[in-house]
Amino acid sequence: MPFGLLKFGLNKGHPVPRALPAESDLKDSYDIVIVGGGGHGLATAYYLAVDHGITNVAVLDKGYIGGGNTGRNTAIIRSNYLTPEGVKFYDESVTLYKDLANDFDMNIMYSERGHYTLAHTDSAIRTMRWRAEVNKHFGIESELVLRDELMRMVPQLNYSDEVRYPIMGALYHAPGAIARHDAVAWGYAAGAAMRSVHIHQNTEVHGFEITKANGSGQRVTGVKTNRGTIKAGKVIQCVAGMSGVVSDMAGFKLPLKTIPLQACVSQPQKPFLDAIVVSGSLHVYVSQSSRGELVMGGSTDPYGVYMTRSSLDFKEGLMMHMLELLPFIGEVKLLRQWAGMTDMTPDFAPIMGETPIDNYYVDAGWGTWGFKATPVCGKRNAEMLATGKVPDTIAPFALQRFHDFKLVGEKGAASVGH
Ligand code: PYC
Repeated sequence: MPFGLLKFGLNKGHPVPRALPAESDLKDSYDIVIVGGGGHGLATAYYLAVDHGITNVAVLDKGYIGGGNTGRNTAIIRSNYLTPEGVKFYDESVTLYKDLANDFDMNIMYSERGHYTLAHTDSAIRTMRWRAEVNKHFGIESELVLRDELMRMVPQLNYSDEVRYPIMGALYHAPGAIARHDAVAWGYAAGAAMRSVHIHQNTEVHGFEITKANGSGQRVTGVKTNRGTIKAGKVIQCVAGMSGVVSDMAGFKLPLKTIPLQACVSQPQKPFLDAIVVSGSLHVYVSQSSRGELVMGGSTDPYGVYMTRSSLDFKEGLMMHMLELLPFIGEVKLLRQWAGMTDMTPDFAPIMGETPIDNYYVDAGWGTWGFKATPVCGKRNAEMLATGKVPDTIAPFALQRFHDFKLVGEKGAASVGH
């Protein structure tokens, strides 16, 4: 062990700083109240403080920070989307992710692996080529690789023709990465809290104070919680999985259907898979974590329900598909299984920005694509709250698009069968 490190470890003059300062009392009033202490809410608080010097901010979470969908995903980061709006948005997120460990002075275990979306049919090859062209147009590293080249790049996969869906090629996205989701949440939380933002866990929102605004509209003025009512200058809801429930409390509807999405990890294995592999036809995505676990997921559950129950059906279906891709893992045991709740929009793109209530903003519709968007959401939500203007990057995702029929169709790039 280097002596410098030993000295640091033994020296009482260098106490390890607490990641989060002790929780403060709930104040009567905040300039901005963020409902939801997941990645998006915490990142919004962080960039409000860091980029705009706004710290009279409270983040409220009914449970513990990062305990919702932030801690229930498979931590894949990529920007190889299909629409120009999506590609630009997720590219900004990937760029921010790359610097996050430095920004936090904390290891978020960001690990660039290369992301492969397999094509098993001629029409999938065409879609991958289309995505590659859109991606390259915006400067994103993304290309179609055909079977022979893919066999050299990811030799672990089963390239047999004797399977239901033989592999014909893949969309290869070199910047595709994974990161530790709890580290991302804690990095943002610690960064915000050390700049005086209040993070209130076990603080559940029960409703909002809405008053008449100038003209005929309505304006939010407060947030009702299990610990009392707080006055709020502005409110943003960042509650993936519960977006429709919270917007209902504020008095408006979001076009969402909430569906469980399950995932699981295997026991740790020696490193053998450095790539992130996705197959829409087989309903599989898999990567190997730095700890050696295979992190695996499949399609959403076949019904909408507010529940994070794990099911045997899911496990059996997913393992059947995993074994088609990686037949040699037949003896590997599963370690854990879990579920998140995905707020699916009709066009598979998020809903961000203004709502029918003045000073009430939304960060919702995160379906199966929310974790990778954490930094860009935080950054652009903060800009919107600070300036009162919707940034160009998120303008295409306005709730208003469902009235104007300006949908952002991202289903072809969603990774997950729905
Ligand atoms: O969008 O990359 C993705 C993804 C993988 C699993 C769920 N979503």
